[in-house]
Amino acid sequence: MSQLTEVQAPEQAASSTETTHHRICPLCEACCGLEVKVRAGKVISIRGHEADVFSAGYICPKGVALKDLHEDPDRLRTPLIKRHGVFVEASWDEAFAEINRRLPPLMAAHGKDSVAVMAGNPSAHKIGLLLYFARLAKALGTRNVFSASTLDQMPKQLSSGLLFGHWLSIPVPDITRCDYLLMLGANPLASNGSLWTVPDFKGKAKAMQARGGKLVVIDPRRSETAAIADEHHFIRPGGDAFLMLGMLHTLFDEKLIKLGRLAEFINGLSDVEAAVLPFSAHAVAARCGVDAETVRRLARTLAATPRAAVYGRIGTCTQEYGTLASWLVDVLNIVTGHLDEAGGAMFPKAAAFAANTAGKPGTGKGISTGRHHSRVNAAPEIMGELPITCLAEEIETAGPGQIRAFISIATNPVLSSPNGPRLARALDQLDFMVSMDIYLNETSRHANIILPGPSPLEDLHYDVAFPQFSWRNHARYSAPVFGRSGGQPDEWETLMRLCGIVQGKGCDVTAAELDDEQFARDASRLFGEQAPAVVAAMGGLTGPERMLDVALRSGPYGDAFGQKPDGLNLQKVKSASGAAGGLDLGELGPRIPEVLRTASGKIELAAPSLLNDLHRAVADLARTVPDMVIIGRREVRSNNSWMHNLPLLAKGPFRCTALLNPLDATRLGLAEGAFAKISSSQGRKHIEAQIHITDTMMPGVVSLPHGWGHDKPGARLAVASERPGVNLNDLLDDQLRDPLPGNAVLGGVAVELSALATYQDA
Ligand SMILES: Nc1nc2c(c(=O)[nH]1)N[C@H]1C(S)=C(S)[C@@H](COP(=O)(O)OP(=O)(O)OC[C@H]3O[C@@H](n4cnc5c(=O)[nH]c(N)nc54)[C@H](O)[C@@H]3O)O[C@H]1N2
Ligand SMILES: Nc1nc2c(c(=O)[nH]1)N[C@H]1C(S)=C(S)[C@@H](COP(=O)(O)OP(=O)(O)OC[C@H]3O[C@@H](n4cnc5c(=O)[nH]c(N)nc54)[C@H](O)[C@@H]3O)O[C@H]1N2
Ligand code: SF4
Ligand SMILES: [Mo]
Repeated sequence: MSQLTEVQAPEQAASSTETTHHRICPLCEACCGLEVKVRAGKVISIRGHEADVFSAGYICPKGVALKDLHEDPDRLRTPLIKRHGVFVEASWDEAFAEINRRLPPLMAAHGKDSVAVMAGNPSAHKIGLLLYFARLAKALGTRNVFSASTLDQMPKQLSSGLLFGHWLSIPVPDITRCDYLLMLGANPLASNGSLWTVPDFKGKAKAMQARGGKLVVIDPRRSETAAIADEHHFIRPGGDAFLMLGMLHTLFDEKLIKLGRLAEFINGLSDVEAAVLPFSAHAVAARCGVDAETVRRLARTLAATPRAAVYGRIGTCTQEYGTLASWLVDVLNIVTGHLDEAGGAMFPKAAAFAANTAGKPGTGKGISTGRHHSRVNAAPEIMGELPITCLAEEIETAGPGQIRAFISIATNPVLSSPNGPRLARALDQLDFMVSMDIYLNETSRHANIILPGPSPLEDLHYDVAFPQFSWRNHARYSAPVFGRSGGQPDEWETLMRLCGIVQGKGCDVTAAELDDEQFARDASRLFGEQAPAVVAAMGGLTGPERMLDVALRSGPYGDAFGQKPDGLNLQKVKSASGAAGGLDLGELGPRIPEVLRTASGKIELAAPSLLNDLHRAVADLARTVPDMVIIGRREVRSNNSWMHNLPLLAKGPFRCTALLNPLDATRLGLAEGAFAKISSSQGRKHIEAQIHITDTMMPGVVSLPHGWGHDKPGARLAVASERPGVNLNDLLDDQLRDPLPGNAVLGGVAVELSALATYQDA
């Protein structure tokens, strides 16, 4: 409906003249600048923006598919309320009134913890969701806060917090000056990078190779990235910590430790040396599946190359030893003198919102965890959250603090979280559920009310998170391409309205009023006596733009509200964005000790909790390897669980296939294209997936992408349901967690494969 009557932005007028707009893509962490051409209210083309200072014209097919997303008839344009089991369209007023009727009484009767809230992956890409989710969580006052982080990077956040004092102080390879990049468990040619915002990784890797640099990939699959690497080594899934322990042992053993400039800022080196004694290259080889000589050679090359970096990503996080592996990536960089050095692993310096540029440089409070625990499983709180794999049991288990209502925000955990079917059943037991989502999908179908967000092309954009992980420092802003119709609010406004409701202010108070109140409170907390001046300086700004202006002006490049006239503010970033391509803030520079926020003001190399976790690894050195384990993968034309409804991306070969080495296929009697039964090792659960035989797989490992299984009744995904695929997470166990951060174990899980009697079509 509404896309035909789209209200255009004023500059487009209603005419059929072609207009050009510039928009940062919000779909993945690469944050590419796009050029969008529009005529008569319709997108006519999307391509990479050549003049973008950060992405220089790079784009992938998902960026082009923003047109499909904008026009998707299944994308929700109005709230839905479930009445007698059927979703009916409702006005925004009706939707908020219904929430106000049901949620506050439930909280009054059962307490704050009876409401759970969860933010999913797209929240990290939307300024309104990212900045205002925290407000809603605070307004709810519940301990039951969840996010996709515990399906993803929480191990890295924990290890970074322990090492450097802040959860988001995560160094990234300085690729343009690097000569040796050792990459574990990442496939940026498919994912376009993660915890490392690096559009056109391939181009940058090729440039590195052209100047003699080497890319080495460690992965149980010869991935697209491994295929362009100078070296690729298979590793047993979950073996990364062991490989890196073997490398570290070699560095100590062969006296290759070089701390360089950082020596005076490091605590705990000798404790690490003692702790790695059991992990000689020889001792770890069988466990990680990399031979001892290769383990030693990787260590020696890393130590001997002046400009080198180790980088690990999702494959190293979502596994049994995710936190140890994440920690070891940084330890290797540190003890070989590559941290905080040009061409090594460096800390970006974001223009706004980076906690590691706030407060007193070089010191802080460090991090703490376990301030409370989950009710059923006693999983420790981490970064204010509980592990998402605790959600189902917290809904199912009666008693004080039981979850009875759930607000899901831009997340689809029925597909993206292990044991999706259990979670789906649990969601049906809730008294009340609100979903902020742009689709009626596998998760939002369980809601009583769905509140849609605008299309990305109707939304302003500034990346809050990703400049903190960027290959180069920058600041870029995008204005909306289209106006709105149908009273569609911004998502920050929806979140503020929900805040008002749960605070007992009812549903008549506007988002702007609530936001003004909150802003005044925040300003006085942050700026004390200066607060009135700051509030006045913000003039007519509201919502996320006002928070952005404050963050830019008080940030490391800021104008300090006029005290540094050459500094940045929102107006300057806006003028430098759009066609001009954004502000380049230069290559990464050294930040130690200034970036540190540990209590000691040092890098804490040997956090007791991590050294303690090494005992688990010692005990596990001799574990027998299961015959078959499963891992995940990503594909360029897919994005977690939700872009399979866009025709441009959905076309082409079927992607939800299980990749298997020829040796395994022969052993199991599986032919190319056959369907196999994949069972969890306890045999309780199984899925059926089509086999593709390829020697890119390590023997004993099967690879299946996640985010599929679009055959659930009640979802409204016409294109995706044509080829639904199967859900890897139907198979995985929600009780399998990396103990320290409670992160889900999504890879290296034992499974059994067998041939199905009949052949089917994909
Ligand atoms: N087995 C396995 N499971 C995995 C992974 C894996 O590697 N293997 N990866 C994990 C990782 S890294 C992640 S981050 C999680 C992601 O898991 P989720 O956090 O569940 O994220 P998505 O699957 O991307 O689903 C995003 C949801 O947001 C909705 N959405 C999209 N855009 C918007 C918007 O602008 N506003 C609103 N309100 N909603 C929007 C979509 O319709 C969809 O419902 O999956 C995890 N699950
Ligand atoms: N096209 C596309 N892009 C995406 C996404 C998407 O779904 N599609 N999702 C986005 C999200 S939410 C994230 S978090 C990022 C993730 O970005 P990446 O971390 O680059 O994720 P993947 O592409 O899944 O690559 C992970 C690699 O780890 C390997 N692997 C699996 N287990 C192990 C192991 O135990 N050890 C080692 N060494 N390797 C292992 C897999 O074979 C795979 O090649 O991608 C983001 N970008
Ligand atoms: S790589 Fe693709 S999806 Fe990611 S930001 Fe760039 S265009 Fe968007
Ligand atoms: Mo992710």
